[in-house]
Amino acid sequence: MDVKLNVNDKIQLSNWIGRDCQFELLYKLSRDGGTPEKFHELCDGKGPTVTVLYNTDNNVYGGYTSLSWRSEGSWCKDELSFLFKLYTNNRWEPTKFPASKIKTNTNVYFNSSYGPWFSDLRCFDKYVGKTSGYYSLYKHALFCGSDYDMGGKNVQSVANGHNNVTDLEVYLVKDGPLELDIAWRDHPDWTIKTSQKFKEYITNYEPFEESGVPEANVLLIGQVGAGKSSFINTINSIFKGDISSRACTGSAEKSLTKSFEKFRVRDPATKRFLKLRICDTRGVEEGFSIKSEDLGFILDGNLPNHYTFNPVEKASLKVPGFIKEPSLKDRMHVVVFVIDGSTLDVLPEGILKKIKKIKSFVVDRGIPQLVFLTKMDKVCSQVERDIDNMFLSEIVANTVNKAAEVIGIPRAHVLPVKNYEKEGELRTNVDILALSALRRALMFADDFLENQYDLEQENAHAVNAKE
Ligand SMILES: Nc1nc2c(ncn2[C@@H]2O[C@H](COP(=O)(O)OP(=O)(O)OP(=O)(O)O)[C@@H](O)[C@H]2O)c(=O)[nH]1
Ligand SMILES: [Mg+2]
Repeated sequence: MDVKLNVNDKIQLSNWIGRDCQFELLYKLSRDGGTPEKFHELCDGKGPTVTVLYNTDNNVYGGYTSLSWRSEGSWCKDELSFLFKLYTNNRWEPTKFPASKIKTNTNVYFNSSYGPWFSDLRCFDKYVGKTSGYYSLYKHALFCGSDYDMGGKNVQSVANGHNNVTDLEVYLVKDGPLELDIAWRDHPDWTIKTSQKFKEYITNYEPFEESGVPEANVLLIGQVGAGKSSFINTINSIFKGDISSRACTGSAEKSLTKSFEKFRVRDPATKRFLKLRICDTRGVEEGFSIKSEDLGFILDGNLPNHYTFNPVEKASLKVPGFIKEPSLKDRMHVVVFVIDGSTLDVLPEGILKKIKKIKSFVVDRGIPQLVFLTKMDKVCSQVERDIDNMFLSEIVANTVNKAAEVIGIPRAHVLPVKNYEKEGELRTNVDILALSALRRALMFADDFLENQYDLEQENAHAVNAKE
C-alpha cells in the first residue's frame, strides 16, 4: 500500500498537535473510492484525525480536527482544529493555519452527504472519480481565511489556486511515540568503538602495494556550496580531535574554493600524514564551471597542487608546475560527487548537465565513483534532531534513491553524510558517517589501483610476447 505521509510530515504534525502522535491510515481516496458514504464508514467515531491532500502541482495541505467525524449533525466549533500546508511545489514549507479566534463560531462540518469539510477546505459531497489522472475536488472558498487564520497566505500560495488532487488521506491520530521505520540500509552501531574501528582503518590504510603509489587521491566534485570543503574539514577535525577549519567554507553564489587543493590529513597520534589526499575543486556553477579540459587534466594528474582555475582560459603546458608526463601516483583514483541532498529536488538542469558531463569523463577513464549526499540534517527534521535516525528516515531513503537515479549510480554507492558546520565539538555519529564514507572511497581507490596494475602487467606481457 502506497502511504504518502512520511516520517518528517508526521513529526511536524505531532509538533502542531502538541504531543507525540501515531498516525493510522483510515481512508485513502485512491484506495477506498470517492464517496461520502465510504469516508464516513471508515472514519466515523474514531477520534481525532488529520486529512491530507496531495494536489497535482505537488502541494501537500490539509486539516486537523480533534473531534470524531460523524454522519449526523452540522457545523461544529473545534478550537483545536487547524489547516496546514506541508509542501509547496514539492518544497518542504510547513505552515500551520490555526482556527480563527475572532471570525467564527464553527469550523468543521459533520454530515453523511459530505466528505471531510473544514469550512475553508471542503473536499467532496458526492461521488468523485478520477479523470485525466486526478480528482477534481471543491475549490469554492478554498483557504479563503473565513474560519482559519491564514497569516497572509491564500489559495494561490498554498495550492496554486486549485484543488485537483492525486490523492487524499485521512489518518487517525493516536497518542504514543512515533513509530520509526525499520532501517532502510544496514548500518554500523553508533558507538565510539565503531568510530575507532573506521579511524584505525584509515590510519593504517596503505594504497594497493604493487601499484607503488604512496597516497590515494580522492577527488571531490560538486555544485557550489554542496559541502566539499566542509567534508575535508570534517575529516580533518576527526583526526585532530577538535573542530577545525582548514578549507575555506561558507555560503556564496560563486564558488568559495577557487583552486585545486590536495589536502593532506595528519594523525597527531602518530605524527604522520595519512596515506591519502582529499582533493578540493571549484564548485560547479551555471555560469562558470571547471572547463572540461581542466577536469581531464585533474583526472589524469597534469595539474599541480594549488592551481587556480581560470574562468576564461583552460590550463595548458604554460601553467607553472604543469606535469607533462603524469604517473599513476598523480592521477585521481576515485571521484566523489558531493551532492547537496537538501536541494536535490531543485537542482538546476544546467548544473545537472554539467555534472553528467563530468561523470562521462570519469567513466571514460574507468575511475570508480561515489556520491556523498550532504546536508541530510536539512532534509529530515528527524535526522536534524538525532543523526542516529539517518538510516531509519524514509525521507533520507527517498533522497538517496533520487540521487542514485539523477546521477546514474547504484544506490549502494550513495552515502548520506552530515558535515560539521554548527557544532562546537565532535560527535560520534557524525564521525562514523564521515569516516565510513571515506573508508569506502579508499576501498574504491584500491580497486582502481589494482585494475591499473593488472592492466600494466597485461600490457607488459603483450610486449614481451611480441618481442
Ligand atoms: N546543515 C548542513 N550544512 C552544511 C553541511 N555541509 C556543508 N554545510 C554548509 O554549507 C555551506 C557550504 O559548504 P562548503 O563546504 O563551503 O561547500 P563547497 O562545496 O566547498 O562550496 P564551494 O567551494 O563554494 O564550491 C557552508 O555554510 C557549510 O557550513 C551539512 O552536512 N549540513
Ligand atoms: Mg569549497
